[in-house]
Amino acid sequence: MGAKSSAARRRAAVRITGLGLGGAGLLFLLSGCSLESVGSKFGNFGWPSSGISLQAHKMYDLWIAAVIAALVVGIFVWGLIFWCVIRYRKRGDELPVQTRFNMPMEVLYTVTPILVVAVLFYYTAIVQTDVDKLSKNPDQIVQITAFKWQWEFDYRDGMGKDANTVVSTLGSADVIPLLVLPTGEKIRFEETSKDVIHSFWVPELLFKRDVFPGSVRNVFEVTLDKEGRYVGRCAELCGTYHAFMQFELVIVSPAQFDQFMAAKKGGASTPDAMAAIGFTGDKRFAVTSKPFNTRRNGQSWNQANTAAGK
Ligand SMILES: [Cu+2]
Repeated sequence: MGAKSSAARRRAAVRITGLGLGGAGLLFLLSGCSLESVGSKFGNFGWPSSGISLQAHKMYDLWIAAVIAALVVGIFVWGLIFWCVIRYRKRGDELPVQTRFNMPMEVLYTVTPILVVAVLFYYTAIVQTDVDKLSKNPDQIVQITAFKWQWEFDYRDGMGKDANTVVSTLGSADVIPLLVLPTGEKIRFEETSKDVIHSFWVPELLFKRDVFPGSVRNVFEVTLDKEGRYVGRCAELCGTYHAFMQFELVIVSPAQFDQFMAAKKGGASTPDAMAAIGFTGDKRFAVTSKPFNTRRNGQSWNQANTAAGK
């Protein structure tokens, strides 16, 4: 009788836990609160923001949902551990009942992880396919050329390496290169490197992709949806000045972008073209980062900066 009632109690406890977790999940879904509003309350669970492109928003939602799922599983498992520790703590020298081959238990802890992995895999595959999707007719095509240790951005008149460059912006040791792009348009990036492997990374895009030398042209597309200025970096250790290899993504309205392109096509420098679309004064240059002093004044990059006083 005693054994029976304790088993019944255990079943009831499991049922209540299941109901609680399911209920919490359902409540979360029904309450209509977006993953972004949840994520923003918790520092986006470590990500820089909710993203600045349609693709980034999808990755962000996947990330937040995966963290919430991990937390639910984690809290459930921690709960079981502490419950066992307290409920079955040592009370005497008598050996407790030794239970093995509890089939329902074995099936449960085999099937549950497989289910969790399957669900995570399903949503990951969907989001990844979406992020990697290429359109037939992108609105803008930008060739990203990485080299030790700068970036060049070429606005092209077509796809592939045989297309022509219409306008370009280029970085130097003294100037952070700008990548000016419009919101709401399909932008196709085609990557190529002049020397070693680099990696194009704008943290707010929640995305980075390696830039290879040779015949490999990595291609990806984004549709930006948030105007602003965002720092970009090289994310592949590529040599001495890897850390100095920065650029700035400037997202503007389509009208401003057209004006910028018109100014550049007319022969204006990048700062002048920036001024033409309303970024005057210091805003003509990068505002999210500044060139570092590379102290490239001798055989050793390590020596004291003797050029500073000159
Ligand atoms: Cu690099």
